[in-house]
Amino acid sequence: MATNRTFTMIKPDAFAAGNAGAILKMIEEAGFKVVAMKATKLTPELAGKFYEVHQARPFYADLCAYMSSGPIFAAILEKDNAVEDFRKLIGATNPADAAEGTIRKIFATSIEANAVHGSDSDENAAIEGNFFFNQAERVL
Ligand code: DGI
Repeated sequence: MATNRTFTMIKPDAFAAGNAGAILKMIEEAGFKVVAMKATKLTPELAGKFYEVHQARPFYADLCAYMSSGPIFAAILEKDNAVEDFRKLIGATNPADAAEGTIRKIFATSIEANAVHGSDSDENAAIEGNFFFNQAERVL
């Protein structure tokens, strides 16, 4: 799998607040190209599967309920050094700790409702992109 792709979701809080367009503008202005994208809504079961690495954590049930609470955008993004650069663009998990100018600093409302997801490794970027998109749904 190419190392120049990452996976993102614009989460239910940001989608519901009408911030998806502004977030996508920041993503594009930072040099990322959208190579797959769709609006969708996770079921609690799908959210649980996506975040199953966190199933032992105390926030897991809340996280699954939150991530299935409303529509999201899911997307695959392309750029050199995509995973690392996108994590920098979105900022720390908790918006209180996120650097000024990052997407989470600007748009997140809590550690849970933190506006966007970004893959944390090339391996997970591939797994997460494949979770949402088949070959016909992405730019090859
Ligand atoms: O990769 P991240 O999204 O930055 O963070 P992560 O993989 O450690 O956690 C996945 C998501 O789980 C995160 O975006 C929000 C939620 N989360 C993480 N830590 C906490 C949390 N939610 C609550 N309520 N409390 C936490 O401590």
